[in-house]
Amino acid sequence: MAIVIVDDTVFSLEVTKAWLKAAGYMDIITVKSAKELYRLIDGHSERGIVEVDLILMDIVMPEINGIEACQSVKKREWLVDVPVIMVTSRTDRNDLQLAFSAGAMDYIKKPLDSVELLARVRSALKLKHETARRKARELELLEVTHQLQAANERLQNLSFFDGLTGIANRRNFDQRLLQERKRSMREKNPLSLIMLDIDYFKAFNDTYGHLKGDDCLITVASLLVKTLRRPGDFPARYGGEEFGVVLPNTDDIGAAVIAEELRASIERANIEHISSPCADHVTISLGVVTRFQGHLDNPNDLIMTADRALYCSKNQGRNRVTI
Ligand code: GH3
Ligand code: MG
Ligand code: MG
Ligand code: MG
Repeated sequence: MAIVIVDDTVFSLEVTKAWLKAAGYMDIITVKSAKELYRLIDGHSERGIVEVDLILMDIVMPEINGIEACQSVKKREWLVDVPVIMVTSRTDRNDLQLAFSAGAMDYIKKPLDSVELLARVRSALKLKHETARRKARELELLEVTHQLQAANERLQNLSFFDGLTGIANRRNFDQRLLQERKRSMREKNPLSLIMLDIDYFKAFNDTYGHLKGDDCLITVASLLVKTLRRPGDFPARYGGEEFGVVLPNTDDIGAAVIAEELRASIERANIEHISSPCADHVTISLGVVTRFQGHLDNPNDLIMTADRALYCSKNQGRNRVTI
């Protein structure tokens, strides 16, 4: 980390450098013009990339003066936190005003006084290091915040989505059903619910193994998602090989059509199931219930009624819809 002195007068450069060295600052770089300073800070001098800690800048210099040079330094994003102390023989208030608006942090009057110079250098460096530490802490905090947000999202995902199929889980389903039931009461719209269950799935597992059984559950879930076209329709894994679909703003006729589409889409997928007594491929049984104004106001009643319809489908030979 270097202290850079910019001054067109060699005597000033040498005296300032000597004082700073005597005070224990070892890396002092002297340059005689703004142009030479730019070469240095942009890494074009023989020293290559230089880490600058502080700049002492003479104001009165030929060609480019110190105020302009300070402005130019502060335009470099990597130097915004590097303090610039202006050094001037002028006492013109206007000059000082300009120096501060150019981004200078302090100024010292010529002729220089070694005690004053060292005191101002020390305090500028202290402030710079404090700023750097604070920024590092802020960055760390930001990083931790991002990590927490990501962890939170992962947790949310785990608690609301089924790990195997990726669709909503039971908890998510219960919440949505409750919410949609309230909305249906408020807006006086019908609400439908489909419960569905894979037929002879135990036999499927016994024949093809549990891993193939898992694959089948994933396929069925994705077919449900694909077949439901309206954005409000909400499929979920209710548990095991049973799924639930919430259909907001849907009457019994609409729900029956959707249920039949779901049944047909699983049948069309033609997933081999040689041990099924009702077909040579995987099928599902479905139960549909619709809530109209003034009846089935309790979400549990809705689920129980849909379940009863589902078991009717099972009893009547499976692979069918009961309303
Ligand atoms: P039914 O037509 O009457 O519904 O007969 P079923 O064999 O499908 O019904 P049953 O309730 O007897 O069996 C359900 C099977 O689903 C048993 C269980 O091992 C299986 N199952 C539940 N969850 C999973 C799972 O996550 N993965 C796999 N592979 N199988 C599961
Ligand atoms: Mg000068
Ligand atoms: Mg089953
Ligand atoms: Mg079951």
